[in-house]
Amino acid sequence: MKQGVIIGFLGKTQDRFSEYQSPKTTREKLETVTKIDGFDGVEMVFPYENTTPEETGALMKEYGLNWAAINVNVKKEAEWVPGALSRAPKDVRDRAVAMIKKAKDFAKAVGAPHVTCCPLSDGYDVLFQVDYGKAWKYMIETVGEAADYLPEIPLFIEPKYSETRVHCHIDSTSKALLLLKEVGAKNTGITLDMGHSLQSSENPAQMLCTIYETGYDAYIHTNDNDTKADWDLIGASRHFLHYVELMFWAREYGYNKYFTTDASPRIFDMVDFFNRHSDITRGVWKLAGNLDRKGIRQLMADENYDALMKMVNAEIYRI
Ligand SMILES: [Mn+2]
Repeated sequence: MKQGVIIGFLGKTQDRFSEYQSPKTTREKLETVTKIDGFDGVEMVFPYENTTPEETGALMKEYGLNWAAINVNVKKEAEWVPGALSRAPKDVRDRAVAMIKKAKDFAKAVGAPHVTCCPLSDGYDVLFQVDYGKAWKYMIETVGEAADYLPEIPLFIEPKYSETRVHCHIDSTSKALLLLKEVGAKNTGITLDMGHSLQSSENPAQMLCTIYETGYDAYIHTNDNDTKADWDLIGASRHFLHYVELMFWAREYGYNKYFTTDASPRIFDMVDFFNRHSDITRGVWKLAGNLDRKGIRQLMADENYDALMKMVNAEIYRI
């Protein structure tokens, strides 16, 4: 298994009330990645953490790191704070699509495998705010145009229920899959963020299987939360069995992309926080690999629920 991190979390972060950690340059963030056991993958936020492909590629090489993904940000610029890909003004949407295209150019130039986009600001805060039908139509158009550009760099869409809008348009894995089906481009996938999936009242393992069975590719962000908000906690700190089940099915489907950490240290020591996340993620991957996969699949085929619950108690919880 391969682990990486969204390096934006290796610098200063903030919420409405507090600021956490201290500002870091991209070089300093990459140096921190090398201090985390088992991490060598980088998801970089475009265009805010990179310079030219040549310079950024050289920096990655200097630290011996690999590209997990390019994360294109279409929410930070002032005009996109209220939304980007679904907005009524065409020029606002066009500039958001152009940014995704630039991210694809950058990904190709540095050799990153794909671009992921989480359209967090596209949604609404109050009722009677947006024209839902038009917003949906615009999302299909804009994501379609971005997906069709440079098809050798696939575009992954990351759904989330809430934040920065109170209700994001792409509010569940199923909605993201419907969007991709409407877009109809093959070179697309879903970024399954464990915490986003939980916040959408989903079971992440079931949604991973649903993505694959619908014919799309999947890329996994690891973290945890209390299901009410996207707290970006250490993996398995609240949903251990969900983590094991996600890893079990990731193995069943031959998942071989990075497990990219989308977790925020906030009040915890930066390197300790990510080392604990790395420990549990590697440990759970190993635990899932030691399970009797053929036996479990047979018990499911036989609908032997009692034997499956006994397996969970004995082999996973070890009680
Ligand atoms: Mn994520």
